[in-house]
Amino acid sequence: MAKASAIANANIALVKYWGKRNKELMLPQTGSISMTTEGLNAHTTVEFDPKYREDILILNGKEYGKGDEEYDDYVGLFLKVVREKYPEKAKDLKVKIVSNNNFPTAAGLASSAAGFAALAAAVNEALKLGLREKELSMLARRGSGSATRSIHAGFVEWHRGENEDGSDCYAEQLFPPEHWPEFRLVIAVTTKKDKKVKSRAGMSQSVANSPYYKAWRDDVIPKHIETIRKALGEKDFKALGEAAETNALMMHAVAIATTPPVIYWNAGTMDIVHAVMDWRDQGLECYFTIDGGPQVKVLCLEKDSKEIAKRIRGFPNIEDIIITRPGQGVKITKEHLF
Ligand code: 2P0
Repeated sequence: MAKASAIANANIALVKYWGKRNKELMLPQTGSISMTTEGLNAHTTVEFDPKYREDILILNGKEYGKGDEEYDDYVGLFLKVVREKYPEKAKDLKVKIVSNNNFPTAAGLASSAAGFAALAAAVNEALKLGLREKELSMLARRGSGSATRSIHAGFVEWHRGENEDGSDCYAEQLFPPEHWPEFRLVIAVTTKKDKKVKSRAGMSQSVANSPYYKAWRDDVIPKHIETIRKALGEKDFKALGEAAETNALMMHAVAIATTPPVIYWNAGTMDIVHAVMDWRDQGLECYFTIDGGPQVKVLCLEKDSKEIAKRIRGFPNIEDIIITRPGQGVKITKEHLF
């Protein structure tokens, strides 16, 4: 029976990925660095079996298939890659996939990263592909770029690579979770609604016409990758926070300057952005980062995380607060969802 399950955690970028150089192979314009979270996960079960006449996808309790965007543009494309790469294992078999996230889907909490990391690992196990971490991260990339980073635990760098076939484009761990166990992200969820512009569409438009794209790719990213790698190594919280916050603002500057504009922030987002800057002026060590959605992730250390969560709770427009730390990479589990 070709059935397997995997659990993968979402990751939050400290140096952001915003733009592809090859959409089919999902090759990024730049490298990026992230932290894999603990407890914000996707749990996915797959079963390849002749009894299925079509691929079936059940995502958070809702069924999708051909004709639905979730299937056609995401899981369907990924399965096509799997069937083309491993025809002897998968070509003639349909699959049932059931996946549940324990956090808001498509609202800038990297649900596609956790989802495709779990899916790639479950497919690897079910079809006995024998992929090790590096190859697994390259397979996950074909589902969603940021998924390549969720394969690994702790602090992770996704290498841009140079080769046109993507053979040197994968993620690897920079530091394990134990390197900096006090590191925290306090996530202020300002809405649980789906975002209007998917990252995929937004970043594609930014590459095409944002006047700031070239500076982002050629000047900003190389500098921030160096700074953040070094700050992580030295556990220099100030240097890390400053660079991560600037990187997020610059990514959003690129996005906002795109035609049509890609604006992910809402009123709650701005409340927390200003608050974090004020708290910092008052001596509380914290910085923010924001992804392709309105949630604000506050970078801090364990000693300040409860106080920061308490202060965030005092704002209107906050639907939820999640505290997370450096977490584990993808894991195979015997707990099947069907
Ligand atoms: C990141 N984001 O580095 C950045 C920051 C959004 C903002 O990775 O098209 O969902 O599936 O490769 O991976 C979101 O992009 O896009 C993302 P695809 P993905 O975390």
